[in-house]
Amino acid sequence: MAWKADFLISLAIIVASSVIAPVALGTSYIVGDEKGWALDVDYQAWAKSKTFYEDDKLIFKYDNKSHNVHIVDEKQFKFCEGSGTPVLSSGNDTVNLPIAGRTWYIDGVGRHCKDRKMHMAIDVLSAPPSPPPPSSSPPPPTANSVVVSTDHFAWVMASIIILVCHHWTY
Ligand SMILES: [Cu+2]
Repeated sequence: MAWKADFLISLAIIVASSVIAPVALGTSYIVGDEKGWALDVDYQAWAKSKTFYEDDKLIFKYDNKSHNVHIVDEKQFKFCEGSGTPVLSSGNDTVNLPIAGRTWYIDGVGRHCKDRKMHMAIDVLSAPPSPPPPSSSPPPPTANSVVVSTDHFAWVMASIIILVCHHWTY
């Protein structure tokens, strides 16, 4: 009967492995950590202390009576010029970082950007497992993955059927 226990254990492993799938979720970062988006925080240093990848998120937390967040370009960033740019003002705003590259954020209130350090450039990297530029890489094995997972599912179902049959037989 020992083989039956072995069989049950392997079946449990197979079922578990079919349930646990790798999940790719971005990381969320609260800008400035516990200080949030506020006066006189060195956001350039904060940004340098992290590594941002595609699909990560920035969360700006601040008093929206005193601050806001403008999403600007490099030139506007340089001059702390936020007019006419997308502005966030809820006090608890999430910004998605879907694309690799550099993005810029400034505070548009008073001289908070110019004089109180409320400006930040973020470098977003491609996610580590993602392939190099499409031109040099073969197409992703989408079809293969589907076949593998279908086979796997069939295997799990077959195992369950075998187990049930054994259960009824003995
Ligand atoms: Cu401000």
